[in-house]
Amino acid sequence: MLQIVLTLLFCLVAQAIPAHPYLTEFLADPASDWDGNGEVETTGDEWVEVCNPTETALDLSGYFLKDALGDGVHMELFGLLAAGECAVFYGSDAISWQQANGVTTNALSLNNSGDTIMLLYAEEVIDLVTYTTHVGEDDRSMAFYLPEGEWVLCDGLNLYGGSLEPSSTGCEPTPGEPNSCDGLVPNEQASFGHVKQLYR
Ligand SMILES: [Ca+2]
Ligand SMILES: [Ca+2]
Ligand SMILES: [Ca+2]
Repeated sequence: MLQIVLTLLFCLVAQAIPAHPYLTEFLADPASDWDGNGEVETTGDEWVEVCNPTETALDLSGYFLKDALGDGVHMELFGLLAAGECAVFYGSDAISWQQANGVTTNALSLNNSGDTIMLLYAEEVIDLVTYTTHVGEDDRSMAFYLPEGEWVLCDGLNLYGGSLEPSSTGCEPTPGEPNSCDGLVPNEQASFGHVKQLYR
C-alpha cells in the first residue's frame, strides 16, 4: 500500500515539472541596437528571452511567440538550449521567420503602451507575461527574478521615477544571460528549484 502511495506521489510530482522553456525577460521599446545589426530599429531591436529551467537540453523548435493582438504567431523559436541556459530572440529574427513563411512582417509587435507576450507549444499557451506602459519605454526590460518569482523592472539604462509597479530597481537588461542583479538573485540551484515549485 505504502509503495503504491509513494509511486502515485512520484508520478504526480514528475508530471508537474514541465520540460519546457519559460519566458524570462523582454524589452518592448528599444532605443539601442540590441540585435547588433548596426541600426536602431523600433521593431527589429525588440527582444524576448527564454530560459531552460530543466536539467536536460531542450529543442526550441515547436515553440512560438505571439502577443495579445490577433490570432497569428510572430515566430517559431529555434536552436538547442542547454540546461540552465537562456536565449534571446529579436524582432529581426521574427521578421526573418515571417518573410520565410510568407506571413505579415509585423516583427514581435510588443506594444509600448502595454501588451501580453505568450509562449506557445502545440497551440497551447504555456507561459505568458503582461506589462503596462511604463515598462514599454526606452531600453527598459522586465525580467523574471527568483526566488520571489516576480517580474521586476530593469531600468538601469533609463531610470523610472514613478510609483507604479513594477518599481525601479536600477538593474540593467541581461539579454541572453540568466537574470542577475546585485541583491536580487540567489544562487542558481535555489532558483531552478523554485521555478519547478512555481509550475506545480
Ligand atoms: Ca515596441
Ligand atoms: Ca538593430
Ligand atoms: Ca536575461
